[in-house]
Amino acid sequence: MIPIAILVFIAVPSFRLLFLEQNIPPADVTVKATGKQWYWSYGYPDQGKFEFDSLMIQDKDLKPDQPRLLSVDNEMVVPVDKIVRVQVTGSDVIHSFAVPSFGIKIDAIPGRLNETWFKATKEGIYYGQCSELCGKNHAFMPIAVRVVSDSDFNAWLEDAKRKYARGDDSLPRALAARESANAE
Ligand SMILES: [Cu+2]
Repeated sequence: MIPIAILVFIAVPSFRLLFLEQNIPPADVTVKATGKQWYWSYGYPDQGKFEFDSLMIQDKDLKPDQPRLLSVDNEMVVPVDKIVRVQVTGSDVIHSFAVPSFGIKIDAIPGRLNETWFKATKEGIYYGQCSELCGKNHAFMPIAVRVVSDSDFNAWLEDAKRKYARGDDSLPRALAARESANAE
């Protein structure tokens, strides 16, 4: 009876916390992150129909200030001091979107849209990694989030809308990435 009483005692505050964890405050920016074998794609559904791929930079192409295995060609960009809602899904197998500095880790499951949120209070680049074993290049699909000022974010957004407009080169690029990964 004593262990049962202890469990019931723990359960009461736990259910409250579990409920609050799902509570997402009104978001300033929404980013949709899609896990793919083996890279992430980002879209900004409230800002228009564009999406881009974020591929790890290979060792031979690294610049001196870029950390190995974490740097990507196109970072996810968000404004500082704003509530960012991240919608996470997968397009092939289960991946997991994890950025330790923001305290977030959530599964990217095909056919399901998971949500979490964060608020970055300092500008800079923050790194994370896929955290669900998803195949042979699981270790090579990092997450890089660039936190910038409001004005820089708006400038980036205008640029991104043009550069990544759907129907651009996004499909061939993704296919090329997959083929080069398979060829390794
Ligand atoms: Cu993955």
